[in-house]
Amino acid sequence: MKKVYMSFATDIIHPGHINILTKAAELGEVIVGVQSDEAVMKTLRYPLLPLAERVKVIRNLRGVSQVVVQQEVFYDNILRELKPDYVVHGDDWRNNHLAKIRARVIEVLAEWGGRLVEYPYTRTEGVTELEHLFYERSCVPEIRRARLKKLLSDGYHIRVLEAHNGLSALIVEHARKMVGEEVEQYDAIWISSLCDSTIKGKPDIELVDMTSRIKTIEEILEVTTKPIILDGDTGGQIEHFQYNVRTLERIGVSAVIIEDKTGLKKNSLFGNDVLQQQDTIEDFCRKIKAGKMAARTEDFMIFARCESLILDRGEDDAYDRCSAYVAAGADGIMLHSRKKDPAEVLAFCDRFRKTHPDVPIVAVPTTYDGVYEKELHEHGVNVVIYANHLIRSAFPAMQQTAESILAHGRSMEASQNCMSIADIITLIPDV
Ligand code: SPV
Ligand code: MG
Repeated sequence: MKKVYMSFATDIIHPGHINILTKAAELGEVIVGVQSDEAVMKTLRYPLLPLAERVKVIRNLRGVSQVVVQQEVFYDNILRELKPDYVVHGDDWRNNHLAKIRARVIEVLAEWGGRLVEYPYTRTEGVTELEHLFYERSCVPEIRRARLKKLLSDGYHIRVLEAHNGLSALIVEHARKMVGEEVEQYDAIWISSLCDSTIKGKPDIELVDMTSRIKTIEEILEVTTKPIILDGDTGGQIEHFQYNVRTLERIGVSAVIIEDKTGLKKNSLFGNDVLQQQDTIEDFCRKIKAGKMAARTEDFMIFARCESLILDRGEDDAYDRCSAYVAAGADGIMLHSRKKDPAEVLAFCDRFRKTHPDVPIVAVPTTYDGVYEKELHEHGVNVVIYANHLIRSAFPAMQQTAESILAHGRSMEASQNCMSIADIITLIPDV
């Protein structure tokens, strides 16, 4: 009896899968590798059914003789362990983001003379509709909201990119890149006060009010599934903050980060070039406590952002404040810095980690952009936020286009740097 291996990332089994499974069973004994949550997140989307349930469904399909768990996106380890004669797959992965995985499967199988067998992948309209339904289900506020806390408690490192409207959010939602052995993507969306103000042509001074910020959030919620972390500025008046916590929680935001400043807020990256006032520990703790009291669910998180390094008050002040904020109920801390060198952030993280082994730490490497995520993780950082990069890259491109049309008296030169009309009119599909 020949040994046949198939790998499943999906939690929706449809006739297309059954067709391929039936063909696989004609070749020999079928072993199915059910991909781990981590692998599914990298290749498909956040799984809707837990691993144990996916295993149960697949174990009960006719033609499946054995089920194993495939931990990684790449098949190397599991294939070398099982040494199947055939790997069976739909032909849909030849030209999509899985093409590199496919190439490796062929390479590894060749080590013992195994072969990849592909069958046409079919998917009916009903299945596409079902996938839409699942997609919509993962946008339901309570499912989306809970996902960030779950990812953190499962020990994942979270990579976050800013979005300031529906289109930029779609970029964060769908960006995927095969880097070496891994499929890299973003885990959550940051709604920055700087970018949400800048896109409206306003300064980052809490002038764009919460009603307007919620409109931005809703625009983003409408077209994405990933968890949302809101930059909540100072959180405003305690009574307002409590109200806003409930609204954010209700619409499906996962976390709000509030900073320990008071009075007219200015962007942190100005540092002491402008007047910025830090809140007292007591008042800020009161705000954190009030926010936590207002929250209705366990999974909505409030992170406390400490501005001590921004205001040159030193590591001891930052440490004392962050410890107090956590004691007041903050679900995590964010320590901001405007230095080019990450040393002060890393030193703080080392110290904080010793006394707070499980409290999530958020870092925003805007000025210290030479640091690799890996280095931040090694010092205990759980969440890395790229806070403003989409708007910072879009603005110069738009400005250049505007100037090019002026310079040439026509748009042909500008068009060379624009996406094609064919691409823009099909960029957003009809529902
Ligand atoms: C933001 O993105 O609005 C932030 C981070 O608060 S920073 O601009 O660096 O202060
Ligand atoms: Mg901000």
